[in-house]
Amino acid sequence: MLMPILQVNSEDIPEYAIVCGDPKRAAAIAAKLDEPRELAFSREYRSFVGTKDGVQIAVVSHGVGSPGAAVCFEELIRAGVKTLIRVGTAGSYSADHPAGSLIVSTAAVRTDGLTRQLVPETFPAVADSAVTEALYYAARQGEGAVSKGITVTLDVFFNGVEEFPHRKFKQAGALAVEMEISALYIIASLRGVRAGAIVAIDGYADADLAAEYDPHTTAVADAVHREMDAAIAAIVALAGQERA
Ligand code: R1X
Repeated sequence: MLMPILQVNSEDIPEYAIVCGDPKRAAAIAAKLDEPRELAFSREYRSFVGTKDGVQIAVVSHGVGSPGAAVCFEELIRAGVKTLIRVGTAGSYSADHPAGSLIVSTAAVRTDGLTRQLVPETFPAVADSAVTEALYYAARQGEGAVSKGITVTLDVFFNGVEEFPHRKFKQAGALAVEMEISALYIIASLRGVRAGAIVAIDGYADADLAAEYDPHTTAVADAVHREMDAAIAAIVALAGQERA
């Protein structure tokens, strides 16, 4: 069956998928797989499939922001994906997590606009524990700092006149901010599949720490490669657990 927006056929889509915002990053992840094959490039959604250690993995870009990303997640699940891992970037709340560090998201604060139109506001956006542990373990095999904890999903990248309550979320224990994870976790829960996410810190979301935003540094690029490798290794480990 042809997925109307991704423009991929469900017959080509395996049970495991890595999703990321940037179509170029999808190509970079696919290049780490054996025999990568591009399936489609429709709007911001670039889709590949390849294998690692015999496990078939789809790699698909979802663009920036929850509503567009949700279309990607929904169509992948309709096409047969049962495990999704988001590989992304995020702004940090703390100097303990500087640019170049990795965070595995255990749950997401739902300050996005999309998910309140899907489920009640009290419903939590939570990662699958097996996916989270596999990601955390795999990420710690690489060099560099890795933490796990709560992330915040919002819709705003450039501020308007409203104050976003970053300070409260930081004080309550959130580690970083990005724009798609709550959509992933809510849709995974709604559709009965599992999901996890890992983000590379590319700057500070906290106004006291924020300098000029420059996500194009070697430290960030290295962290993005480490999280790509971690996502692939986590999927191979999860597939092994399922076979056992
Ligand atoms: O999730 C956020 C968004 O997709 C983080 O990075 C992007 C914006 O640069």
